[in-house]
Amino acid sequence: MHTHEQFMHRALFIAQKGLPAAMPNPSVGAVIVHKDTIIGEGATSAFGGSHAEVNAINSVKNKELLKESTLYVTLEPCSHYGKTPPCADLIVKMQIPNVVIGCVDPYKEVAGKGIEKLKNAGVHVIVGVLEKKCIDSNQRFFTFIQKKRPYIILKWATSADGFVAPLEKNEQKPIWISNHYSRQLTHKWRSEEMAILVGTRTVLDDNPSLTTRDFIGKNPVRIYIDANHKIDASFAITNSASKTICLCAEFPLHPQDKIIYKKIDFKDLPAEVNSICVEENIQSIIIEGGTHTLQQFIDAASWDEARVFKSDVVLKEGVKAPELKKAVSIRVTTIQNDFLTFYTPSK
Ligand code: AOF
Ligand code: ZN
Repeated sequence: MHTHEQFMHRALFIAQKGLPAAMPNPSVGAVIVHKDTIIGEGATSAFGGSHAEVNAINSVKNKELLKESTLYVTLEPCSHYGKTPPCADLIVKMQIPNVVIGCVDPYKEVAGKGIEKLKNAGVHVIVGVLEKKCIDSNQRFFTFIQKKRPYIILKWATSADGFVAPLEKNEQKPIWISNHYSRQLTHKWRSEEMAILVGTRTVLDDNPSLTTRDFIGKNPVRIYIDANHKIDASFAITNSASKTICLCAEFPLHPQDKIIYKKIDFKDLPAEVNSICVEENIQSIIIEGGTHTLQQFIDAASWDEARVFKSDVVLKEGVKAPELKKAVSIRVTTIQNDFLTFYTPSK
């Protein structure tokens, strides 16, 4: 006989398939077990599509077996009419007698009501199997609801001697700090988050397009800081590759097409960015520079992960890298000649 934990592990594995396409919805995994054998599985479809439970139930050939089955699901089945009808109602309708749930859905429309619905209909419910792993599998969604801010990833690359850029830019001979594979990985990371943020200097110096062009995936929403409108339509960030938000001190006299302008007072940049993300339902953000912008999020302790490349390029002088505070390194790996370290805030 298998344990509840073993089937929940399988559900967690399936849930991974749903990200990032399901965002801003959480990605859930569901497994249906009849007499110790898996007879159906499903993950959350792309945003707006069907939920994991629906996909799992649809995958079961002999629906009669559902009446003697257990449904394992990483997140509490929903109880509300959103873009899709309530999963709890479907479970009751299909007469599934047992439901094992990883964690409670923090979304206010659900938040325990799905469990209540099932119990009221006589379904036997167990809650909290591999709870922490299930919460972590949707850390963007949980952070957004519980902390009322996006999940924040900081990313930068330093030279061997700790600089993120040379002091003077040489247009003819631009210096690349991290290698090609690290850059490709960065593009994959961009495709996994809902937005990307950079400061003014980064746009002026690097003219980045902030797309995922080196990797197959969706471009995140671009957010750039331009308090005094120094960034004109000649910069790549203003092209139409993706939705773009400009954070400024005053609305421009001559707004550029398709750019969404948000006026902020720059007293507390992290708090202001976070509240704009809440307004726009942006549940995760990767901040790629520069040092000044990154440091503000570090100093405000408003971050969840830092991903730092260190290359073997020596610059001798340059723009100093951000200084991480209250951080622990959780993983170190190499990408050819680059070192990549992952940090999280220390408790
Ligand atoms: C589930 N199973 O696979 C997911 C759930 O607008 P909707 O109908 O797609 O509902 C979105 C909400 O449903 C989302 O905020 C979260 O609370 C829950 N997600 N629930 O039963 C799933 N992805
Ligand atoms: Zn649902």
